[in-house]
Amino acid sequence: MTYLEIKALLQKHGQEHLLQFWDELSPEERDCLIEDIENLDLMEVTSYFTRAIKSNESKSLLDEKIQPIPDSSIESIKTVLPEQLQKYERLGLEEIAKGKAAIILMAGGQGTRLGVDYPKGMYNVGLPSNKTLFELQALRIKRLQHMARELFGDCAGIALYIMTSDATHETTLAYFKENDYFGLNENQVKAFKQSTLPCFTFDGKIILDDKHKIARAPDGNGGLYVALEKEGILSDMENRGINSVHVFSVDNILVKVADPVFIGYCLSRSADCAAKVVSKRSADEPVGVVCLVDGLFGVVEYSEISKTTSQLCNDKGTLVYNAGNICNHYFTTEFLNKIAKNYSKELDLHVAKKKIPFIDASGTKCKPSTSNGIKIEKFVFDVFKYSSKFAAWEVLREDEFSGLKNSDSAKEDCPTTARNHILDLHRRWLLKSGAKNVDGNVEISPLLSYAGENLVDIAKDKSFRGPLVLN
Ligand code: UD2
Repeated sequence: MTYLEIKALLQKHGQEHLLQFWDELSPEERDCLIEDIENLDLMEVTSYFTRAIKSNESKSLLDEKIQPIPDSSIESIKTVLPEQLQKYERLGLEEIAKGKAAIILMAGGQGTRLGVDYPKGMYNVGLPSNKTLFELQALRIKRLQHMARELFGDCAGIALYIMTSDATHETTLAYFKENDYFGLNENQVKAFKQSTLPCFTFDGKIILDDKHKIARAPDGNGGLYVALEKEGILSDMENRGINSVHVFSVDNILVKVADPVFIGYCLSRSADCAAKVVSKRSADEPVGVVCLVDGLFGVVEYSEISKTTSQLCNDKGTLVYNAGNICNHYFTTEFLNKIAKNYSKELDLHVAKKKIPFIDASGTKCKPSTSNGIKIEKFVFDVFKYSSKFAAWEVLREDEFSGLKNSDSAKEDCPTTARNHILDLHRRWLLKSGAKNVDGNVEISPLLSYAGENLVDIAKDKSFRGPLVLN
């Protein structure tokens, strides 16, 4: 497009300010800016802004619209019979052995709260082994493949798809490569980039990050569905014959990747979409809750219901809205295809008010100290309402969920709590396997045990003193 064509296009959408520094730009910078603008579907992104603001403004308390998950759609690891649990696990391992299970690791977030300038998956929380989140997860996959092979004689590798963003893509790829994919096959690991959306001022103007560059941010973890199609992941899944997909966030140090129990549970219920949940710590824990909204499954944020509703208890004294969402989901590939083809552009748009660096009218780069604009995000769980067979699976928080969100100064959901939670889990595994004593930081390699199995020979009647890594 020529300068005049670009100008006319921008005027049509109220964005002509993007050319305000045109006269000062070098030819290369001009090309850059034109390319940046050409790559924007201006009609679409400006309509996203209008939609996002509208839905944000019309948000009211959802108390009247919600109901808890019906008993018929949820089961709990706390009450399931051991034989049933074994059946689920076997079913899941069979799916894995047949090469029909895959993982999507969502790792496109910018890790702002943790305060690192590299992908969160590369974070080392200070375990005795110094393993990072990525390494722990990759080794769990290796162990699981071994378990499936032992049970079924053979195991096609579990495909690991990593959703990255502009901010994390290259570094993530290089990290896996440098570490020889932590023993996985190179062709088993595929990183794909989610899209970005421009950042807007509160009155709908696209923000300039530089005189020749638009400010952009990843489109939220619900950007997954567009990216799966756009980046060819759905067809890759089809070529590999994948049916079950376990999707989770990179920052849960306890995550049971491709959890065979969860996969088996979903298969046995013929679920097309599912969520793992944990009991809320208390009524006022600020987590989203899985429930029904207007009769359809969804996640309701803490701020979307009143205190009275969040405190409601049943006759056993348990919170009625107790199913805390932990960003840990199951989808069939058929469901993912359905979403990508029919609904990915319709997903709810959420507004996040942020401090967005910008170029001011004098051409100076500014870093605001208060929110000056919005990022528009889609959420991965906003597809639950399109499910024809949804299921929830309740697990124990202490065994399966510890999010790494903040730096240590926050004192919760931080490196110290993540480290303590995983070491506590490993200590409990050893004691359960017959250890007499476990003192200090004793860590178990994921290659030795995925979920506490395979430890009796090592642990029975023994005492352990950390720091120590059992390999
Ligand atoms: C997520 C859940 C929340 C709760 C919580 C528990 C969503 C939208 N919210 O909130 O309901 O379960 O986790 O820990 O799922 N990510 C991307 N691309 C993006 C943004 C995020 O890949 O554009 C990834 C991110 O790297 C992380 C995951 O999505 O692995 C969760 O993202 P978050 O940390 O922004 O979400 P959080 O903790 O606010």
